Amino acid sequence: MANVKQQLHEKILAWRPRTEKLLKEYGEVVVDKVTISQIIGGMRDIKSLVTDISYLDPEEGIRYRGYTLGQVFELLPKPKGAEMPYVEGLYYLLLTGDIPNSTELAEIVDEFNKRRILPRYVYEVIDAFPCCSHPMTIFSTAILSMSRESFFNKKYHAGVNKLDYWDPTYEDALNLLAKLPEIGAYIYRKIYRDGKRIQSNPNLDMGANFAHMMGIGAPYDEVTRMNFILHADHESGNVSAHTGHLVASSLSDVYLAISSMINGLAGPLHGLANQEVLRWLQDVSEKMDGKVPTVDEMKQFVWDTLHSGQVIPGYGHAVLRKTDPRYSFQREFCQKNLPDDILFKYTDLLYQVVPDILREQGKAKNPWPNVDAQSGIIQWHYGVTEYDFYTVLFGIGRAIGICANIVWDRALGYSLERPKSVTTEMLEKIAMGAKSED
Ligand code: HAX
Repeated sequence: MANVKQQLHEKILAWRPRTEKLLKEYGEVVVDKVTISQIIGGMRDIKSLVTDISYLDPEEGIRYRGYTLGQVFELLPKPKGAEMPYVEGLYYLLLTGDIPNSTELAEIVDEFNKRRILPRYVYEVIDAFPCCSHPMTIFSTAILSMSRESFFNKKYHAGVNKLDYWDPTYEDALNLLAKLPEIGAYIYRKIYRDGKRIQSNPNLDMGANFAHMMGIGAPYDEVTRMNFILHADHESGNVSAHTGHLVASSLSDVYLAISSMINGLAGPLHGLANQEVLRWLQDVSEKMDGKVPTVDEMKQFVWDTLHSGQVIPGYGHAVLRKTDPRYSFQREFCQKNLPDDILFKYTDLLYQVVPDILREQGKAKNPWPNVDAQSGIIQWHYGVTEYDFYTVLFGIGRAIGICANIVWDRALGYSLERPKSVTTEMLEKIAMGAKSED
Protein backbone atom coordinates (compact mmCIF):
# COMPACT_ATOMS: atom_id res chain seq x y z
CA MET A 1 0.00 0.00 0.00
CA ALA A 2 1.32 3.45 -0.89
CA ASN A 3 2.40 5.66 1.99
CA VAL A 4 -0.26 8.41 1.73
CA LYS A 5 -2.92 5.75 1.49
CA GLN A 6 -1.45 3.85 4.42
CA GLN A 7 -1.52 6.99 6.58
CA LEU A 8 -5.05 7.74 5.49
CA HIS A 9 -6.11 4.19 6.31
CA GLU A 10 -4.73 4.50 9.84
CA LYS A 11 -6.59 7.78 10.33
CA ILE A 12 -9.80 6.23 9.05
CA LEU A 13 -9.50 3.30 11.46
CA ALA A 14 -8.88 5.72 14.33
CA TRP A 15 -11.82 7.95 13.35
CA ARG A 16 -14.50 5.33 12.74
CA PRO A 17 -15.23 4.62 16.45
CA ARG A 18 -16.13 8.30 16.97
CA THR A 19 -18.79 8.20 14.27
CA GLU A 20 -20.01 4.78 15.40
CA LYS A 21 -20.31 5.92 19.01
CA LEU A 22 -22.28 9.03 18.03
CA LEU A 23 -24.68 6.90 16.01
CA LYS A 24 -25.11 4.07 18.49
CA GLU A 25 -25.17 5.95 21.80
CA TYR A 26 -26.38 9.43 20.87
CA GLY A 27 -28.36 8.86 17.67
CA GLU A 28 -31.58 10.37 19.11
CA VAL A 29 -30.01 13.57 20.51
CA VAL A 30 -31.66 16.65 18.93
CA VAL A 31 -29.18 18.92 17.08
CA ASP A 32 -31.48 21.49 15.46
CA LYS A 33 -35.08 22.51 14.88
CA VAL A 34 -36.56 23.18 11.44
CA THR A 35 -38.88 26.08 10.67
CA ILE A 36 -41.28 26.57 7.78
CA SER A 37 -39.16 29.44 6.43
CA GLN A 38 -36.14 27.13 6.34
CA ILE A 39 -38.08 24.45 4.47
CA ILE A 40 -39.34 26.92 1.87
CA GLY A 41 -36.11 28.93 1.95
CA GLY A 42 -33.59 26.43 0.67
CA MET A 43 -32.89 24.62 3.99
CA ARG A 44 -30.80 27.63 5.08
CA ASP A 45 -28.78 27.02 8.27
CA ILE A 46 -30.29 23.61 9.13
CA LYS A 47 -27.49 21.61 10.72
CA SER A 48 -27.91 18.36 8.81
CA LEU A 49 -24.56 17.54 7.24
CA VAL A 50 -21.25 16.49 8.73
CA THR A 51 -17.75 17.09 7.39
CA ASP A 52 -14.35 17.43 9.02
CA ILE A 53 -12.57 18.73 5.93
CA SER A 54 -13.51 22.38 6.49
CA TYR A 55 -15.76 24.55 8.65
CA LEU A 56 -17.35 27.88 7.74
CA ASP A 57 -17.89 30.31 10.60
CA PRO A 58 -20.30 33.14 9.64
CA GLU A 59 -18.03 35.79 11.20
CA GLU A 60 -14.57 34.36 10.67
CA GLY A 61 -14.93 32.57 7.33
CA ILE A 62 -13.48 29.27 6.23
CA ARG A 63 -11.00 27.05 8.05
CA TYR A 64 -9.48 24.05 6.32
CA ARG A 65 -8.94 21.23 8.82
CA GLY A 66 -8.92 23.82 11.61
CA TYR A 67 -6.43 26.15 9.88
CA THR A 68 -7.36 29.70 8.83
CA LEU A 69 -6.51 30.65 5.26
CA GLY A 70 -3.57 32.71 6.53
CA GLN A 71 -2.19 29.65 8.31
CA VAL A 72 -2.79 27.40 5.29
CA PHE A 73 -0.80 29.72 3.03
CA GLU A 74 1.93 30.13 5.61
CA LEU A 75 2.34 26.50 6.70
CA LEU A 76 1.91 24.49 3.50
CA PRO A 77 5.19 23.77 1.69
CA LYS A 78 5.99 25.84 -1.39
CA PRO A 79 7.81 25.11 -4.62
CA LYS A 80 11.32 26.57 -4.68
CA GLY A 81 11.20 30.35 -5.04
CA ALA A 82 7.39 30.46 -4.91
CA GLU A 83 5.17 32.44 -2.54
CA MET A 84 2.10 30.27 -3.00
CA PRO A 85 2.04 26.68 -1.73
CA TYR A 86 1.76 23.40 -3.60
CA VAL A 87 -1.87 22.60 -4.43
CA GLU A 88 -0.98 18.94 -3.99
CA GLY A 89 0.05 19.74 -0.40
CA LEU A 90 -3.39 21.22 0.20
CA TYR A 91 -5.01 17.99 -0.97
CA TYR A 92 -2.81 16.10 1.47
CA LEU A 93 -3.93 18.44 4.25
CA LEU A 94 -7.62 18.14 3.41
CA LEU A 95 -7.40 14.38 3.14
CA THR A 96 -5.30 13.60 6.23
CA GLY A 97 -5.67 16.70 8.44
CA ASP A 98 -1.87 17.10 8.52
CA ILE A 99 0.54 19.58 6.96
CA PRO A 100 2.77 17.36 4.82
CA ASN A 101 6.48 17.09 5.58
CA SER A 102 8.93 17.02 2.67
CA THR A 103 8.69 13.23 2.14
CA GLU A 104 4.91 13.26 2.26
CA LEU A 105 4.81 16.22 -0.09
CA ALA A 106 7.16 14.55 -2.59
CA GLU A 107 4.94 11.50 -2.53
CA ILE A 108 1.66 13.31 -3.11
CA VAL A 109 3.23 15.45 -5.87
CA ASP A 110 4.43 12.24 -7.51
CA GLU A 111 0.95 10.68 -7.16
CA PHE A 112 -0.59 13.63 -9.00
CA ASN A 113 2.13 13.67 -11.60
CA LYS A 114 1.93 10.06 -12.64
CA ARG A 115 -1.86 10.18 -13.03
CA ARG A 116 -2.12 13.35 -15.10
CA ILE A 117 -2.23 11.95 -18.66
CA LEU A 118 -5.68 12.22 -20.21
CA PRO A 119 -7.27 9.41 -22.22
CA ARG A 120 -7.37 10.43 -25.87
CA TYR A 121 -11.16 10.25 -26.07
CA VAL A 122 -11.48 13.14 -23.58
CA TYR A 123 -9.87 15.48 -26.13
CA GLU A 124 -12.30 14.13 -28.71
CA VAL A 125 -15.26 14.76 -26.42
CA ILE A 126 -14.08 18.36 -25.99
CA ASP A 127 -13.48 18.72 -29.73
CA ALA A 128 -16.99 17.46 -30.49
CA PHE A 129 -18.74 20.38 -28.76
CA PRO A 130 -20.55 22.86 -30.99
CA CYS A 131 -19.33 26.43 -31.01
CA CYS A 132 -20.56 28.76 -28.27
CA SER A 133 -21.00 25.97 -25.73
CA HIS A 134 -20.23 27.28 -22.27
CA PRO A 135 -16.85 26.06 -20.92
CA MET A 136 -18.58 24.72 -17.79
CA THR A 137 -20.82 22.49 -19.92
CA ILE A 138 -17.77 21.16 -21.75
CA PHE A 139 -15.86 20.72 -18.48
CA SER A 140 -18.68 18.79 -16.86
CA THR A 141 -19.12 16.53 -19.88
CA ALA A 142 -15.40 15.83 -20.24
CA ILE A 143 -15.33 14.71 -16.59
CA LEU A 144 -18.50 12.66 -17.05
CA SER A 145 -17.03 10.87 -20.06
CA MET A 146 -14.32 9.38 -17.82
CA SER A 147 -16.74 7.48 -15.60
CA ARG A 148 -15.74 4.38 -17.57
CA GLU A 149 -12.32 4.63 -15.90
CA SER A 150 -13.78 4.27 -12.42
CA PHE A 151 -11.86 1.87 -10.28
CA PHE A 152 -14.62 2.01 -7.66
CA ASN A 153 -17.17 0.70 -10.17
CA LYS A 154 -14.97 -2.24 -11.06
CA LYS A 155 -14.36 -3.09 -7.40
CA TYR A 156 -18.02 -2.64 -6.54
CA HIS A 157 -19.11 -5.05 -9.22
CA ALA A 158 -16.44 -7.49 -8.09
CA GLY A 159 -18.04 -7.39 -4.61
CA VAL A 160 -15.74 -5.21 -2.51
CA ASN A 161 -16.46 -5.02 1.24
CA LYS A 162 -18.31 -1.84 2.32
CA LEU A 163 -15.50 -1.02 4.74
CA ASP A 164 -13.10 -0.81 1.81
CA TYR A 165 -15.20 1.47 -0.43
CA TRP A 166 -12.92 4.38 0.43
CA ASP A 167 -9.88 2.67 -1.15
CA PRO A 168 -10.94 2.58 -4.84
CA THR A 169 -12.66 5.95 -4.25
CA TYR A 170 -9.29 7.34 -3.15
CA GLU A 171 -7.81 6.05 -6.44
CA ASP A 172 -10.62 7.56 -8.53
CA ALA A 173 -10.33 10.89 -6.72
CA LEU A 174 -6.59 11.19 -7.30
CA ASN A 175 -6.89 10.01 -10.90
CA LEU A 176 -9.50 12.64 -11.61
CA LEU A 177 -7.91 15.54 -9.71
CA ALA A 178 -4.59 15.01 -11.46
CA LYS A 179 -6.35 15.30 -14.83
CA LEU A 180 -8.51 18.37 -14.19
CA PRO A 181 -5.79 20.94 -15.03
CA GLU A 182 -5.21 19.19 -18.37
CA ILE A 183 -8.92 19.22 -19.15
CA GLY A 184 -9.36 22.86 -18.12
CA ALA A 185 -6.33 24.08 -20.03
CA TYR A 186 -7.30 22.19 -23.17
CA ILE A 187 -10.82 23.65 -23.09
CA TYR A 188 -9.24 27.10 -22.82
CA ARG A 189 -6.83 26.53 -25.70
CA LYS A 190 -9.60 25.01 -27.80
CA ILE A 191 -12.17 27.75 -27.32
CA TYR A 192 -10.08 30.87 -26.99
CA ARG A 193 -6.68 30.15 -28.54
CA ASP A 194 -5.39 28.27 -31.57
CA GLY A 195 -6.81 24.94 -30.40
CA LYS A 196 -3.32 23.47 -30.12
CA ARG A 197 -2.67 21.53 -26.95
CA ILE A 198 0.39 22.37 -24.87
CA GLN A 199 1.81 19.14 -23.43
CA SER A 200 2.09 19.02 -19.66
CA ASN A 201 5.52 19.12 -18.08
CA PRO A 202 6.18 16.36 -15.52
CA ASN A 203 8.77 18.52 -13.76
CA LEU A 204 6.21 21.14 -12.76
CA ASP A 205 3.83 21.16 -9.83
CA MET A 206 0.08 21.19 -10.47
CA GLY A 207 -0.28 24.98 -10.38
CA ALA A 208 2.73 25.68 -12.57
CA ASN A 209 1.72 22.94 -14.98
CA PHE A 210 -1.70 24.46 -15.41
CA ALA A 211 -0.20 27.88 -16.12
CA HIS A 212 2.20 26.25 -18.59
CA MET A 213 -0.62 24.39 -20.40
CA MET A 214 -2.69 27.59 -20.54
CA GLY A 215 0.30 29.15 -22.31
CA ILE A 216 0.74 31.91 -19.72
CA GLY A 217 4.10 32.66 -18.14
CA ALA A 218 5.09 33.54 -14.56
CA PRO A 219 3.69 34.80 -12.25
CA TYR A 220 0.48 33.12 -13.47
CA ASP A 221 1.66 29.91 -11.78
CA GLU A 222 1.41 31.74 -8.43
CA VAL A 223 -2.06 33.03 -9.34
CA THR A 224 -3.12 29.51 -10.22
CA ARG A 225 -1.91 27.99 -6.95
CA MET A 226 -3.61 30.74 -4.99
CA ASN A 227 -6.83 30.34 -6.94
CA PHE A 228 -7.09 26.55 -6.59
CA ILE A 229 -6.30 26.69 -2.86
CA LEU A 230 -8.73 29.52 -2.10
CA HIS A 231 -11.62 27.77 -3.85
CA ALA A 232 -10.96 24.25 -2.58
CA ASP A 233 -13.65 23.87 0.06
CA HIS A 234 -16.39 25.78 1.87
CA GLU A 235 -17.85 23.05 4.09
CA SER A 236 -20.66 20.81 2.82
CA GLY A 237 -23.86 22.79 2.42
CA ASN A 238 -23.06 25.01 -0.59
CA VAL A 239 -24.58 23.89 -3.89
CA SER A 240 -21.42 22.38 -5.42
CA ALA A 241 -20.17 20.56 -2.32
CA HIS A 242 -23.63 19.39 -1.41
CA THR A 243 -24.29 18.14 -4.93
CA GLY A 244 -21.01 16.23 -4.98
CA HIS A 245 -21.82 14.62 -1.64
CA LEU A 246 -25.45 13.91 -2.56
CA VAL A 247 -24.65 12.23 -5.86
CA ALA A 248 -21.79 10.21 -4.35
CA SER A 249 -24.09 9.10 -1.51
CA SER A 250 -25.87 6.78 -3.96
CA LEU A 251 -22.44 5.23 -4.62
CA SER A 252 -22.19 6.94 -7.99
CA ASP A 253 -18.51 7.12 -8.84
CA VAL A 254 -16.33 10.21 -8.34
CA TYR A 255 -16.55 11.17 -12.04
CA LEU A 256 -20.35 11.26 -11.93
CA ALA A 257 -20.32 13.15 -8.62
CA ILE A 258 -17.78 15.78 -9.68
CA SER A 259 -19.45 16.31 -13.05
CA SER A 260 -22.71 16.97 -11.15
CA MET A 261 -21.11 19.37 -8.71
CA ILE A 262 -19.67 21.31 -11.66
CA ASN A 263 -23.23 21.71 -12.97
CA GLY A 264 -24.31 23.21 -9.65
CA LEU A 265 -21.29 25.48 -9.57
CA ALA A 266 -22.25 26.77 -13.04
CA GLY A 267 -25.23 28.74 -11.68
CA PRO A 268 -24.98 32.56 -11.38
CA LEU A 269 -25.93 32.55 -7.69
CA HIS A 270 -22.95 30.27 -7.03
CA GLY A 271 -19.65 29.90 -8.94
CA LEU A 272 -20.76 31.65 -12.12
CA ALA A 273 -20.92 34.86 -10.08
CA ASN A 274 -17.20 35.36 -10.81
CA GLN A 275 -17.92 35.75 -14.54
CA GLU A 276 -20.98 37.90 -13.75
CA VAL A 277 -18.78 40.29 -11.76
CA LEU A 278 -16.57 40.83 -14.81
CA ARG A 279 -19.56 41.19 -17.09
CA TRP A 280 -20.98 43.83 -14.72
CA LEU A 281 -17.66 45.69 -14.49
CA GLN A 282 -17.20 45.64 -18.26
CA ASP A 283 -20.62 47.16 -18.66
CA VAL A 284 -19.68 49.97 -16.26
CA SER A 285 -16.35 50.41 -18.04
CA GLU A 286 -18.07 50.77 -21.41
CA LYS A 287 -20.52 53.31 -20.06
CA MET A 288 -17.61 55.23 -18.48
CA ASP A 289 -15.42 55.04 -21.63
CA GLY A 290 -12.81 53.24 -19.51
CA LYS A 291 -12.56 55.99 -16.89
CA VAL A 292 -12.83 55.29 -13.15
CA PRO A 293 -16.27 56.42 -11.98
CA THR A 294 -16.67 58.81 -9.07
CA VAL A 295 -18.18 57.46 -5.87
CA ASP A 296 -21.55 58.94 -6.80
CA GLU A 297 -21.46 57.52 -10.32
CA MET A 298 -20.60 54.06 -8.97
CA LYS A 299 -23.45 54.31 -6.45
CA GLN A 300 -25.79 55.10 -9.32
CA PHE A 301 -24.65 52.01 -11.30
CA VAL A 302 -25.29 49.84 -8.23
CA TRP A 303 -28.73 51.32 -7.62
CA ASP A 304 -29.63 50.97 -11.32
CA THR A 305 -28.83 47.25 -11.11
CA LEU A 306 -30.89 46.81 -7.95
CA HIS A 307 -33.82 48.82 -9.34
CA SER A 308 -33.87 46.61 -12.42
CA GLY A 309 -34.45 43.63 -10.11
CA GLN A 310 -30.98 42.11 -10.38
CA VAL A 311 -28.45 41.15 -7.74
CA ILE A 312 -25.01 42.72 -7.37
CA PRO A 313 -22.75 39.80 -8.28
CA GLY A 314 -19.95 39.06 -5.84
CA TYR A 315 -21.85 40.42 -2.84
CA GLY A 316 -23.87 38.56 -0.23
CA HIS A 317 -23.61 35.05 1.13
CA ALA A 318 -25.91 32.40 2.52
CA VAL A 319 -23.70 31.76 5.58
CA LEU A 320 -21.05 34.48 5.88
CA ARG A 321 -21.92 37.70 7.72
CA LYS A 322 -18.60 39.50 7.21
CA THR A 323 -16.25 40.21 4.31
CA ASP A 324 -15.18 36.83 2.94
CA PRO A 325 -11.55 36.18 3.96
CA ARG A 326 -11.03 34.71 0.48
CA TYR A 327 -11.96 38.17 -0.87
CA SER A 328 -9.60 39.88 1.60
CA PHE A 329 -6.75 37.55 0.69
CA GLN A 330 -7.14 38.30 -3.01
CA ARG A 331 -7.53 42.01 -2.31
CA GLU A 332 -4.20 42.02 -0.51
CA PHE A 333 -2.69 40.18 -3.49
CA CYS A 334 -4.06 42.88 -5.80
CA GLN A 335 -2.85 45.72 -3.58
CA LYS A 336 0.62 44.21 -3.73
CA ASN A 337 0.76 43.07 -7.35
CA LEU A 338 -1.70 45.13 -9.39
CA PRO A 339 -2.49 48.31 -7.45
CA ASP A 340 -2.85 50.40 -10.62
CA ASP A 341 -5.07 47.99 -12.53
CA ILE A 342 -8.18 49.88 -13.60
CA LEU A 343 -10.52 46.98 -12.85
CA PHE A 344 -9.01 46.63 -9.40
CA LYS A 345 -9.82 50.30 -8.86
CA TYR A 346 -13.42 49.63 -9.92
CA THR A 347 -13.57 46.68 -7.52
CA ASP A 348 -12.22 48.71 -4.65
CA LEU A 349 -14.70 51.46 -5.37
CA LEU A 350 -17.46 48.89 -5.27
CA TYR A 351 -16.20 47.71 -1.89
CA GLN A 352 -16.61 51.31 -0.68
CA VAL A 353 -20.17 51.73 -1.91
CA VAL A 354 -22.00 48.39 -2.15
CA PRO A 355 -22.25 47.34 1.54
CA ASP A 356 -23.93 50.63 2.53
CA ILE A 357 -26.31 50.44 -0.42
CA LEU A 358 -27.30 46.85 0.30
CA ARG A 359 -27.86 47.81 3.94
CA GLU A 360 -29.97 50.77 2.86
CA GLN A 361 -31.99 48.53 0.53
CA GLY A 362 -32.51 46.27 3.54
CA LYS A 363 -32.85 42.90 1.83
CA ALA A 364 -29.50 41.13 1.78
CA LYS A 365 -28.58 39.56 5.12
CA ASN A 366 -24.90 39.93 4.28
CA PRO A 367 -23.91 43.12 2.42
CA TRP A 368 -20.22 42.16 2.18
CA PRO A 369 -18.20 40.85 -0.78
CA ASN A 370 -17.63 37.13 -1.34
CA VAL A 371 -14.81 35.26 -3.10
CA ASP A 372 -16.21 35.96 -6.57
CA ALA A 373 -15.99 39.75 -6.26
CA GLN A 374 -12.23 39.75 -6.71
CA SER A 375 -11.07 36.55 -8.42
CA GLY A 376 -11.88 37.52 -12.01
CA ILE A 377 -10.02 40.83 -11.76
CA ILE A 378 -6.80 38.92 -11.10
CA GLN A 379 -7.40 36.56 -14.02
CA TRP A 380 -8.09 39.52 -16.31
CA HIS A 381 -4.91 41.26 -15.24
CA TYR A 382 -2.78 38.22 -16.07
CA GLY A 383 -4.28 37.80 -19.52
CA VAL A 384 -7.28 35.49 -19.05
CA THR A 385 -9.86 38.00 -20.20
CA GLU A 386 -12.37 35.39 -21.40
CA TYR A 387 -14.54 35.60 -18.32
CA ASP A 388 -16.83 32.72 -19.30
CA PHE A 389 -13.87 30.54 -18.35
CA TYR A 390 -13.51 31.74 -14.76
CA THR A 391 -15.88 29.22 -13.22
CA VAL A 392 -13.82 26.36 -14.68
CA LEU A 393 -10.92 27.64 -12.58
CA PHE A 394 -13.21 27.66 -9.55
CA GLY A 395 -14.31 24.12 -10.43
CA ILE A 396 -10.78 22.70 -10.54
CA GLY A 397 -10.18 24.10 -7.07
CA ARG A 398 -13.53 23.04 -5.65
CA ALA A 399 -13.07 19.46 -6.86
CA ILE A 400 -10.12 19.13 -4.47
CA GLY A 401 -12.24 19.61 -1.36
CA ILE A 402 -15.19 17.62 -2.64
CA CYS A 403 -12.99 14.65 -3.56
CA ALA A 404 -11.48 14.66 -0.05
CA ASN A 405 -15.02 14.72 1.32
CA ILE A 406 -16.22 11.84 -0.83
CA VAL A 407 -13.27 9.65 0.23
CA TRP A 408 -14.18 10.29 3.89
CA ASP A 409 -17.92 9.85 3.22
CA ARG A 410 -17.13 6.34 2.03
CA ALA A 411 -14.59 5.68 4.80
CA LEU A 412 -17.11 6.56 7.51
CA GLY A 413 -20.01 4.83 5.75
CA TYR A 414 -22.22 7.91 5.51
CA SER A 415 -25.69 6.95 4.31
CA LEU A 416 -27.55 7.53 1.12
CA GLU A 417 -28.91 11.08 1.43
CA ARG A 418 -32.69 11.14 1.61
CA PRO A 419 -34.39 14.06 3.43
CA LYS A 420 -38.19 13.98 3.70
CA SER A 421 -40.47 16.34 1.81
CA VAL A 422 -43.96 17.52 2.77
CA THR A 423 -46.79 19.14 0.81
CA THR A 424 -47.87 22.79 1.10
CA GLU A 425 -51.13 21.57 2.65
CA MET A 426 -49.20 19.73 5.35
CA LEU A 427 -47.22 22.88 6.10
CA GLU A 428 -50.46 24.87 6.30
CA LYS A 429 -51.86 22.38 8.80
CA ILE A 430 -48.68 22.53 10.88
CA ALA A 431 -48.85 26.34 10.76
CA MET A 432 -52.54 26.41 11.82
CA GLY A 433 -51.81 23.92 14.60
CA ALA A 434 -49.03 26.16 15.91
CA LYS A 435 -51.34 29.22 15.67
CA SER A 436 -54.16 27.61 17.68
CA GLU A 437 -51.65 26.69 20.38
CA ASP A 438 -50.62 30.39 20.71
N1 HAX B 1 -27.56 41.95 -4.52
C1 HAX B 1 -28.89 42.23 -4.43
N2 HAX B 1 -29.74 41.57 -3.64
C2 HAX B 1 -29.21 40.61 -2.86
C3 HAX B 1 -27.83 40.30 -2.86
C4 HAX B 1 -27.00 41.02 -3.75
N3 HAX B 1 -25.72 40.74 -3.86
N4 HAX B 1 -27.62 39.31 -1.97
C5 HAX B 1 -28.82 39.00 -1.44
N5 HAX B 1 -29.79 39.77 -1.99
C6 HAX B 1 -31.23 39.69 -1.79
C7 HAX B 1 -31.70 38.32 -2.19
O1 HAX B 1 -31.88 38.22 -3.62
C8 HAX B 1 -32.99 38.19 -1.42
O2 HAX B 1 -33.97 38.94 -2.11
P1 HAX B 1 -35.51 38.47 -2.12
O3 HAX B 1 -35.96 38.56 -0.69
O4 HAX B 1 -36.16 39.45 -3.03
O5 HAX B 1 -35.52 37.07 -2.64
C9 HAX B 1 -32.64 38.91 -0.13
O6 HAX B 1 -31.53 39.77 -0.42
C10 HAX B 1 -32.28 37.98 1.01
O7 HAX B 1 -31.22 37.13 0.55
P2 HAX B 1 -30.14 36.56 1.60
O8 HAX B 1 -30.88 35.73 2.60
O9 HAX B 1 -29.28 37.65 2.11
O10 HAX B 1 -29.22 35.68 0.68
P3 HAX B 1 -29.42 34.17 0.21
O11 HAX B 1 -28.85 33.30 1.27
O12 HAX B 1 -30.82 33.91 -0.20
O13 HAX B 1 -28.54 34.12 -1.11
C11 HAX B 1 -26.64 34.63 -2.43
C12 HAX B 1 -27.14 34.19 -1.05
C13 HAX B 1 -25.15 34.46 -2.47
C14 HAX B 1 -27.28 33.73 -3.49
C15 HAX B 1 -27.04 36.11 -2.65
O14 HAX B 1 -26.39 36.91 -1.70
C16 HAX B 1 -26.72 36.58 -4.05
O15 HAX B 1 -27.56 36.39 -4.95
N6 HAX B 1 -25.52 37.22 -4.28
C17 HAX B 1 -25.11 37.63 -5.60
C18 HAX B 1 -24.59 36.44 -6.40
C19 HAX B 1 -23.27 35.97 -5.84
O16 HAX B 1 -22.35 36.72 -5.59
N7 HAX B 1 -23.15 34.64 -5.67
C20 HAX B 1 -21.91 34.01 -5.19
C21 HAX B 1 -21.97 33.67 -3.71
C22 HAX B 1 -20.70 32.99 -3.20
C23 HAX B 1 -20.57 31.68 -3.85
O17 HAX B 1 -21.32 30.74 -3.67
N8 HAX B 1 -19.62 31.59 -4.70
O18 HAX B 1 -19.54 30.53 -5.47
